[in-house]
Amino acid sequence: MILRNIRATAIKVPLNFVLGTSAQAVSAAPLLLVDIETEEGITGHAYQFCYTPKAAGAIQIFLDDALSVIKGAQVDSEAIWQTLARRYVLIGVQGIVRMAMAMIDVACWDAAAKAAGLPLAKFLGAEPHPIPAYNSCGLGLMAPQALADEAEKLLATGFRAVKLRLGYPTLEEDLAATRAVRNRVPDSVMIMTDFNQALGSEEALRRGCALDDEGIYWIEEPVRHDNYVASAALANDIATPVQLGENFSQVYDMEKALAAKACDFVMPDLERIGGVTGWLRAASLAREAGIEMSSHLYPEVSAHLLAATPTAHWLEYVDWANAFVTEPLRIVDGYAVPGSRPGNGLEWDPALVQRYAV
Ligand code: SMN
Ligand code: MG
Repeated sequence: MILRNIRATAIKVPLNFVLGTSAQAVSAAPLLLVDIETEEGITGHAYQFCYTPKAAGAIQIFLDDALSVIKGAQVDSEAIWQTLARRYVLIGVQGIVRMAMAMIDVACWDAAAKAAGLPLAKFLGAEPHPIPAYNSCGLGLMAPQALADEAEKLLATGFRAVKLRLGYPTLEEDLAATRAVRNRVPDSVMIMTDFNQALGSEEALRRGCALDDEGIYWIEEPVRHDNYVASAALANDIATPVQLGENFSQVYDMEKALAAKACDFVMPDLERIGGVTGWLRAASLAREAGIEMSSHLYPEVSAHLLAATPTAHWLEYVDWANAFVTEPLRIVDGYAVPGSRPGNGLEWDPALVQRYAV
């Protein structure tokens, strides 16, 4: 297949549950939708969470720049990645540049799987199967009673695990939030927690040890994401597993984190790790290291990728794309079911995209 054009559409989707992290409260998701058109008439799709609305425009500029190089090329994700990586050696394959490259990669894999008539998981040689999922909508920083109420709502749709944001000003508040949720939901429900890099290493040790008695499943990004030395000490000293990965920029960061024994689990982000191409490399690394690998955001595509990941662990579920796709990801008894249509499962509903266009 020959790549003919890249189209991008910026949208803003209001969230059903505010995602109040210790760093920033997200009440609407700025997203960029990408369509890669081929001469053969097949179109590949990807979307990117832009973190901040202005980033969507910046990514679009780099999509245009990339198109000037890859227009007319074969739709071969790995070759395109290499071509663009060479073009961007000096500015660096990071940030906005990497986001644009990853979107192209994901959309090209989608087009290739569609051309083969196979769901992405099958195209990657895996048998699609349900993946255990935790509901990561909401449970942002708020009053304990409100957290417990929201946790019940999040579990009402069949989930058996949720993620709670921590990193309140004090340990006592972190404990109050954790206990409010833990005491309200059944003992069998897993509670993942996420500090979003809020703590210094001493405070992280103090809070991590205190949380060891609270029945939680993992502690995510307690300290600065790239402080692998501090993270390794925490993974050693805290009984609860330490989780890292959404900030791994390409597999090189993941290699460094694994070499430093910085975490007990990993959870790469589809776009930051370098699209499907980057994910597959990360999955090999995780297998070699014998470490369990979860996903970050992008549940629709991640369901396919986790089905093809030897040490697959948990899928992070957010419902953001349900607002504009034709077939939302299905959750059955707490498991995400990879889509059975050819490709990665993403198809836009034009009227809904129009509704949220910015
Ligand atoms: C998170 C961070 C930023 C946006 C969405 C979600 C969070 C997570 O760290 O792991 O879900
Ligand atoms: Mg996180």
